[in-house]
Amino acid sequence: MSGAKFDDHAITPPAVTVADVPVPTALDEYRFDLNGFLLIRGLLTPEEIADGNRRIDEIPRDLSRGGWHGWVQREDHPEHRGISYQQVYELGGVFERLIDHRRIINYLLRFIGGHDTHDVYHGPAAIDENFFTIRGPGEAIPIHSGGHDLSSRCGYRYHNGRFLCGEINVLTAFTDAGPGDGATMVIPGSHKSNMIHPAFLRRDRAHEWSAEGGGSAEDVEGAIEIDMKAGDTLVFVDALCHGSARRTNAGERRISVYRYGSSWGRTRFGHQPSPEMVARANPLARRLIWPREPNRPPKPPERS
Ligand SMILES: O=C(O)CCC(=O)C(=O)O
Ligand SMILES: [Fe+2]
Repeated sequence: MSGAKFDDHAITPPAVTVADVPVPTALDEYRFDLNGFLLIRGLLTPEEIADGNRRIDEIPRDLSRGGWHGWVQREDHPEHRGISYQQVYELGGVFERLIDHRRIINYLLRFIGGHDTHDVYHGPAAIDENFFTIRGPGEAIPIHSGGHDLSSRCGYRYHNGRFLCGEINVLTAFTDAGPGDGATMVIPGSHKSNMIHPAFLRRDRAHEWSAEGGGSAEDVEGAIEIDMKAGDTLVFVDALCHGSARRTNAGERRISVYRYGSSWGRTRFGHQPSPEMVARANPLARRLIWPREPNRPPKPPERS
């Protein structure tokens, strides 16, 4: 977990690091700090994209909200946000490789930070949620997050040469997402905003997360679309104000999102990896999905 070099940094950051794979350059770090995101082109090969889409297509489309397909669960959210499958790393193949993808792993560890501190006691980081979303015509996710919503789980800090991001999202495209496709939208720099965006205060937006609602981000001043090709990935701090445009084209937009945070965090929905996945994961991947064995008495006392 050491040995990679940060040659172009004026101040050497604390050693983070998985050896012999890329680390963020000084310019990457400048842009990530400034904007709150980095777009990385071509993370996945065409074969990996096809593999992921094929594995998703094996899940019955009529799986009910909250229903299970093996260790994968369909999320129970309103249909205007499309279909989401939680814990997709259990589908194997490219989804398993994404756990500790070598092109970006050092970026994630560096941005989560906490190195040489108690934060990494159980491991360098942990995945607290991983899912895949399919959206068709008319569907979108409303604008959410932003620096005004300061929280430990999602917040953004930089201090004394270290990043300390509560949550880093890795959003990977499994289809192209250009104009009309319902692309992800972000407000660059909004992870540092001290103020709430006035769009959040508009009465006509108040119900957009509800079952009857259905908002999107394209009419939010300052939000820009991130034009992605299948296989590209967007690494962003969850404090960034973001959402998606509404899809107007026919067909589907498909993405996965893996969220990384501190190894002491708990999984968002309480999902746990299968024993088979834990057993076969490489040592780093294992720490990312299962930072700590539960430590219980041999015969747990009955709960009263
Ligand atoms: O669908 C997108 O482009 C963004 C997804 C997202 O922000 C979320 O699920 O929290
Ligand atoms: Fe989000």
